[in-house]
Amino acid sequence: MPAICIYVKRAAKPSRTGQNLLSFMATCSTCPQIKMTTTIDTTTALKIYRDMVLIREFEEALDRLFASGAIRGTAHFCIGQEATAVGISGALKKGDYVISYHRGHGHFLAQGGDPRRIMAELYGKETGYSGGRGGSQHVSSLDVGFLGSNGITGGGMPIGTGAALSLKMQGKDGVVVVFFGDGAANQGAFHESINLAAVWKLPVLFVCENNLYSMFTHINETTAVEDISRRAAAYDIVGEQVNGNDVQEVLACAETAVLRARAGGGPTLIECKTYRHHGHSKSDKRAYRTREEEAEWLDRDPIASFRNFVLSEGIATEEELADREREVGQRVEESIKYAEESPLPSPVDLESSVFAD
Ligand SMILES: Cc1ncc(C[n+]2csc(CCOP(=O)(O)OP(=O)(O)O)c2C)c(N)n1
Ligand SMILES: [Mg+2]
Repeated sequence: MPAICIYVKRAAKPSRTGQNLLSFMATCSTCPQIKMTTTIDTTTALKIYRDMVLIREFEEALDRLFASGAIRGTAHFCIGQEATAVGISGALKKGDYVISYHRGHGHFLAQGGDPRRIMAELYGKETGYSGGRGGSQHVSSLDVGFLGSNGITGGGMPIGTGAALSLKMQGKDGVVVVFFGDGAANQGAFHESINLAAVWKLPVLFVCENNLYSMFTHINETTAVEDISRRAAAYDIVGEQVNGNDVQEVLACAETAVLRARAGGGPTLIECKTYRHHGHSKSDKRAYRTREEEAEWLDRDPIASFRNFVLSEGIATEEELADREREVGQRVEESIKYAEESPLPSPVDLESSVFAD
């Protein structure tokens, strides 16, 4: 296998290979031995659907809770971007890690984070992942391989690269996924992290969720290249671009990149083209973009598209999908109940986790 691949090609269209089974082929043009078939059977499809709906409904509940005043402060919703979180996590196994950024609820939930404890954190309660001290942008859980969300734009990139270096030095076969936005791709940390990961052939997937905006500024006003994935050439690594609203395409691409990383082929830069349906954060009135543009992206909604696809291909039935929707509804309700009934942190513990013991 050559040390570095330069391009990965996927079958653009899934083919139905048998009853209730979809299959994707992914091959690397410079490393033909890297060949992946990603299959999605009924069980996998239902899990994917459930996980995407969980992220959506969790954040829709948050939106209502902010409006009612039950939760204060702010949060950044990933509604519209659920396919990237679920597609990428679907390619990972125990021993792999994910590090996120400020728009991180979906990444944490897709990794198996407990909605009750994320909700409790947003309520500022003791049972939250950070004991109620961190809020939306400061949650983590090593149990599910989630190294944390991060309020510093691009801040997760060097941390995730370091985690990958650690895995490699320990001789483990784990990989690290670093999620970041298109805005973060213009931070110095982007160059520093990807360059070193490429030189050291670290097992990292750098996953850029290109939702066209950094806060209120369109990517055309900040970034010379239209496709962030093209920057991979500068580091001599594989650059991939996928429809980030197509969960199957994201999954197939991630599985190939993970295989390459585990085989010692080094990092991949994956750009997922997507869109956030809501504003940047709670206070954003979306004056910088048109309602027409939003409507176009709503038509490409990742959950509705996957739902239609699964039904039209006979992968799952309406009843099976409705069952998952009910299950999600219950979990979200439980998370709110759990958060509301949990105690506030005690003033006695004010300084715990602030200073090292
Ligand atoms: C170092 C740093 N600079 C600026 C900010 C303010 N800030 C918060 S989010 C954001 C935009 C990030 O855009 P992008 O990376 O595209 O992520 P998105 O919000 O679109 O998901 C900025 C500039 C910050 N948090 N950290
Ligand atoms: Mg962005």
